[in-house]
Amino acid sequence: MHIFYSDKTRLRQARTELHDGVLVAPFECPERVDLVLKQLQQAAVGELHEPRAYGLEPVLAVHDAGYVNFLADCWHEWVAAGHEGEAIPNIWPARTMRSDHLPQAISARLGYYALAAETSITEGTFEAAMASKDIALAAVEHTLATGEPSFGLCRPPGHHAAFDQFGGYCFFNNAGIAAQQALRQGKRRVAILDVDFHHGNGTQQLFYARDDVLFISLHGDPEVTFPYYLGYADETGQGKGEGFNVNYPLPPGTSVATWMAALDDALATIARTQCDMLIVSLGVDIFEGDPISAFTFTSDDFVLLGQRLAEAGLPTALLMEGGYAVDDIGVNVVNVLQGIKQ
Ligand code: Q9C
Ligand code: ZN
Repeated sequence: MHIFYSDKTRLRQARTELHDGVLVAPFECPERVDLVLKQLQQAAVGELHEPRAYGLEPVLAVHDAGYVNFLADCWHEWVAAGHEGEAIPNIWPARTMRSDHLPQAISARLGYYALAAETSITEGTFEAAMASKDIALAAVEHTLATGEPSFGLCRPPGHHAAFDQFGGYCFFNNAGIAAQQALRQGKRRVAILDVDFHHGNGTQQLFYARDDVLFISLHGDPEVTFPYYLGYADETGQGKGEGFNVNYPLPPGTSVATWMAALDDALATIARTQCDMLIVSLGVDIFEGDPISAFTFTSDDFVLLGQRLAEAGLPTALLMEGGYAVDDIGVNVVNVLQGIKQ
């Protein structure tokens, strides 16, 4: 199996995350990829490859140009405005305010383009986000060329990033960018299966009115789980996209058996809708030891997940999303990939 990774992902080194009312060291940290790499090498899962630079064009195929410019300039503008700490949004065009006007001040634009306050923008964030989507594009390109599965060790993750919003540790929607590229290269319908503990609100939003990308997500019930305001079962798609968005909100503590039953249902839908490629948003924060999540996967259960994904029988690219139990993140990722290879 080909594995794609870039050291440039390390350029995102945020110091602060607003968590439970306190600024803490971010859960989404560079050590995550260090430990995944270490376990991938130890288990000899596949050869490591550096992605090439694909530029902004594939990003602009799914994201707003104003948003992309904001991400590129935010840190410099924040510093130029004399702010001391990292760029943390603290004001939004909330429901009673105007959202049709984008104010000049960087603090206002930061909130306009943010969907939550936990994710600080820092020096190097944009460059790391660029590397992360390059990893996703290279993985999908390899799978398209060979039919073989590939793994993109993306960081920062992507599935919370929408057309013009960042948050939930995400800036560019890596899976969405890669899916759009696969369509451009001749695929007719791409399935994005999101197994991260959190709902992939960004990916859902990008493709909600389209029938050429089937989005299916299994996740913690948004009634009680981030991102709260999207991810309910009645969100089934819009217009010609009706039926091409499927959500499985599951309660905290959901057993692996129940989760796997939902996965079987999801895989049946993928088979029925004649998808010709599978992109997996691979969050391993469904692990029982994850510090910010509430599902019950053991490390062994991830092998079973990999086996089920392989049974779909489609060209498959797996892209890293969440997973914050750093001591176990490497084994959990390796187990999924070993399961796919079996
Ligand atoms: N401060 C991904 O897994 N808030 N994002 C949770 C902890 C945001 C997770 C509370 C969680 C975002 C890609
Ligand atoms: Zn997550």
